Amino acid sequence: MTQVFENNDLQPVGYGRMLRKEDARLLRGRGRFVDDVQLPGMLHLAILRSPFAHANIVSIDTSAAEASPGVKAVITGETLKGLGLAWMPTLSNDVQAVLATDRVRFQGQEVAFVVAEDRYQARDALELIDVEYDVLEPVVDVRKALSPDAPVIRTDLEGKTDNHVFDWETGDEAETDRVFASADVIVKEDIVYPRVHPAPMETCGSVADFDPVEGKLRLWSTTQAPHAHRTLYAIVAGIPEHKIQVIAPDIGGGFGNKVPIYPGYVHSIVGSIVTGRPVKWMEDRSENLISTGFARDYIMRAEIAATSEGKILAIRTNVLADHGAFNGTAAPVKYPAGFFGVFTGSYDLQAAHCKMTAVYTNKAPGGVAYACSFRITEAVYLVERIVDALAYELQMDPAELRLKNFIQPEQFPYTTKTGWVYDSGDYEPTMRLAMEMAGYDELRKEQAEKRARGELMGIGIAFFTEAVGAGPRKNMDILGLGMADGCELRVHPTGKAVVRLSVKTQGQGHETTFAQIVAEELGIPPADIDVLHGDTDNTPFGLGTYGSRSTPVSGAAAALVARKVRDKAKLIASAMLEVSVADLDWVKGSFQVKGDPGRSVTIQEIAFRAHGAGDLPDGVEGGLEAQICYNPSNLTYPHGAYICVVDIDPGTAEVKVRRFIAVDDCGTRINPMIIEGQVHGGLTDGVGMALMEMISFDEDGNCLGASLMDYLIPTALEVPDWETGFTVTPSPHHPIGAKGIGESATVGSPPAIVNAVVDALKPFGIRHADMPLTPSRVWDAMRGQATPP
Ligand code: MCN
Ligand code: CUN
Repeated sequence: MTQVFENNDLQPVGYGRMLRKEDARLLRGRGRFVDDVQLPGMLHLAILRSPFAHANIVSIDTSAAEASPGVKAVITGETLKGLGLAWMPTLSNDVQAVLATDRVRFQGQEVAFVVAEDRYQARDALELIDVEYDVLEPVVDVRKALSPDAPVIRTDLEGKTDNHVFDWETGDEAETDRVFASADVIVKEDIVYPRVHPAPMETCGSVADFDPVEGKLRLWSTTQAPHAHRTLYAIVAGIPEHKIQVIAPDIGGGFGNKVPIYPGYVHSIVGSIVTGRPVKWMEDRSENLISTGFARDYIMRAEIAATSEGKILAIRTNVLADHGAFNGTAAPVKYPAGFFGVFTGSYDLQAAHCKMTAVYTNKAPGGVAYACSFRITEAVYLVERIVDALAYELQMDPAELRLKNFIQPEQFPYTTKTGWVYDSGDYEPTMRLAMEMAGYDELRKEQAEKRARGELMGIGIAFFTEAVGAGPRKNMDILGLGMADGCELRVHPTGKAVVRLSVKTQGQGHETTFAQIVAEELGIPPADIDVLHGDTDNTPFGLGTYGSRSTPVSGAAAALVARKVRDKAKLIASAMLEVSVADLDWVKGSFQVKGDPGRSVTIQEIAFRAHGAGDLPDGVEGGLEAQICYNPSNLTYPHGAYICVVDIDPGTAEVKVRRFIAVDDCGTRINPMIIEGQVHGGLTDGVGMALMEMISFDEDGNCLGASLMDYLIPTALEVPDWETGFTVTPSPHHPIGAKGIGESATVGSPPAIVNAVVDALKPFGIRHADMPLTPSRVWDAMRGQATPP
């Protein structure tokens, strides 16, 4: 950890607090989102979705729909089958129906689509499509899905006779069993991380415009990964890649929901090819909730082994993962369970083991979404919940138990028992700062007094380490595409610059922070640096924004490309100042002659010279620009200590989050204001998941969270004033020492809140309760146990 003093002047040349550049348009309603795209002659597309979770399609009659006013085309699975487009690959090497042919496998699955002159005509025509279904028994419960007599969902996969997606294992089973056998204390708990949904403010959609003369497809779409999507469209549709332009304009939140390729995107492409006109598809809120990438849905059995003094020895877990009807999760190929392997947390263990079975059910596909850092949400929840259960059994303070077991600073780089190499960390100061900000000892005193009066107050702690910045090409790819990122930087003659990124902001403020990274390296003010992103014709290849990888990967690329430009500028400066390169010092924004600071040239003067009249030094080309493709050598490992204080109304069982203290360590901080925004948003997500949000299904497979009336998301009313703090432990391998922050708070806050609620319920003898801790669940938990003393 290093001591830092942050720049608070609001107009930094480099890192520091700075208002977001993109806000000039976003706050004035001048943002341009996919639904704002209007092209001449544009048609509108609506999707017919299955009302059943599991059914055979007997017949589809589209004649009435085709005759409906304004309708230009009605497309079914059979039409697509003829074109070889009925199925598409998912990001996890499975296949998913673009339109159902033989059968439907989840409620909301795409069955047909209509293209019409306007949105209303398209929707009206859906009502006229007559589909005859033969309803089948749905598989809703993940445990039942594995029973030998369960109906097989994926009959489309040749030779498939069960509902297994994959089995996965990590760690050393024998060694873990051995350590468990020698432990004084073993604590076991069944922990469910329910299915939730990212529910971004803007739903998913696209506008496709295929030009048959040029043979070029332009696709505006809500995608977090424009380049990866383009490559997949090229492979699936057989259109040459250079003839596809994917444009992600402004995006109204993604949270992982906009990583997968959805059938609707493909429908709009097919619609445009078939009609010869641009076609827009924009889903509504219910469509977004029932059919697009969900998150979590893990049933976890957790066990922890320790000595009676509270030294944690080992953790093992058995997980049932519900993947829905198609494995639509996005994870690096070698990591089918994402980065769940970091379930060993921030603790120095002797052994660890995880066994996981992933299962198909008749539910919407998805799995990796909602600020999850590739399943680190589930892993952190598991370890932080089971460590608290251990503290309960040992009657130890949960902060003390954690402090006793942290990986120590001198142990970094630290290889976990599941093979992850934590690059750096210094946990105790972060934990101590959170405790100090919370006034931990006083809070415990207050709690004791309240308990004596029968009041329910809880204090919950969570400490997390994340692995973000996927990833090194040696072991990380998505469908064969390496997870490196390109970056291009051009300095114009007058010293203004443009930097082109392969990542794509959905609200994280890249147009500001990436300008700051370049500004820090080159001394050009951020206002003079434009950040271009989200258009495959104008940006270098790279895998996009998710897993909080933009700063760890693309941010590194931006710093390194700026250094490349600076190296070239130095050669030009040496010619301008008529001294050797070795005699130059870089003082932010200019090169000075060593020992003679009066003789210097600014980067702007150098830029003009690079494009200007007169010879340049031998071997130096004109212009001032560079490009790079950055392949990270490791992930970055941010960490954080969160403390939550809740009060529970004993009469209504309502949980109120009274205080929340979040101390994050994301290494070097580029823009503290944006970091705080990311943390505030993630903490709010955490309140949603811990207390309110769940996508559930009835026994027929009907989705019960199909609107925001049923699927509750938090508002400003449900959250406290967040209290944030930070420590700084730079990443040793990242060129500027930065680690990701975008998902930290979503990862770390649910266990802190649940630990607080369970702590409040301690007088009832409760050691665990599952999310979401709604009043009715808390009420049931209280009534199912002994009354408080
Ligand atoms: N940052 C910084 N200093 C650091 C680390 C990050 O100033 N040491 C800044 C970055 O420059 C960037 C922001 O914080 O502007 C987030 O950076 P990073 O952690 O690299 O995460 P990404 O940019 O890759 O964003 C992805 C992450 C993910 S995966 C989800 S999900 C999520 C999240 O971001 N979705 C979001 N935050 C979101 N915020 C908004 N507003 N909308 C979403 O959809
Ligand atoms: Cu998992 S949600 Mo974010 O990685 O786009």
